[in-house]
Amino acid sequence: MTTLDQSTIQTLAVHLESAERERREVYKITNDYPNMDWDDAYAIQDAIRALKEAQGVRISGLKMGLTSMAKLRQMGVDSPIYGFITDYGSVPDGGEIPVNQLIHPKVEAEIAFVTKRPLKGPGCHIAEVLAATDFVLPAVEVIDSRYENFRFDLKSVIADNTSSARYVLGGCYRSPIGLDLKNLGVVMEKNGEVVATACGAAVLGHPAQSVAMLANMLGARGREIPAGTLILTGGVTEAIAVNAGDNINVRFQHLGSVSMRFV
Ligand code: OOG
Ligand code: MG
Repeated sequence: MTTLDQSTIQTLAVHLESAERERREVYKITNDYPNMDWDDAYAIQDAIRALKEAQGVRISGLKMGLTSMAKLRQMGVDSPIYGFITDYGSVPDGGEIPVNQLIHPKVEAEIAFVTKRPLKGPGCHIAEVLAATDFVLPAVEVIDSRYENFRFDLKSVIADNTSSARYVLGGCYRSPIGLDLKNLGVVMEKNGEVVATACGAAVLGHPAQSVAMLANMLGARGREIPAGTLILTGGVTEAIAVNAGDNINVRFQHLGSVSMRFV
């Protein structure tokens, strides 16, 4: 049950969606609506999705966020959240990302999944996820909170589509069969220097657990993860701020590397 009325939800969606397009920082919405609840937050995110679809944007997948201790600690929050990613957010591996299209971008190393069967909670578990996975691939997400100083609470960031902005997928994809995703090492380099390291287990003990949690969170809202869905499972390390001139290269054990240049 939402506590905000439909017109307030719509106004807040327009506020956040236009802030993204106009690369404008805004106050976090819980300043004005301290009593908004989780359903309000996801209803605003859904309204942003509808606004974008009406503009001709295609939704290209789903994302989990705040799934590692490193991320939870960095943002000072206590639970994972989900959002969506878009066609215009996709940047080719090795590509350039103009920082003047963004507010204060940060990069995150993530393991992405593509499903071959639908997944529906409640009760979705890691074995079901692995059996329904077509392949996994390496990814870097570029997040860009629309909130001042990248500071927010969970409800504000859910409404802001979990800071979703851009993402780069690596071209080396593999079946999860025979791949030890838990121990899979990840090394992030910025301008040739190692800035963060982690392994798959940093995300909820195993990145497939993040997909199971997504199915269960969607299931609680009567939804599912359709077959053929691309899912970013969440940063394995804390997010790293980037500026024009920065080169990012992330090496994923067994999955190759993903790189991009901020200009
Ligand atoms: C929220 C989005 C977090 C992740 O991978 O943890 C996220 C944020 O930190 O701005 O995408
Ligand atoms: Mg992320």
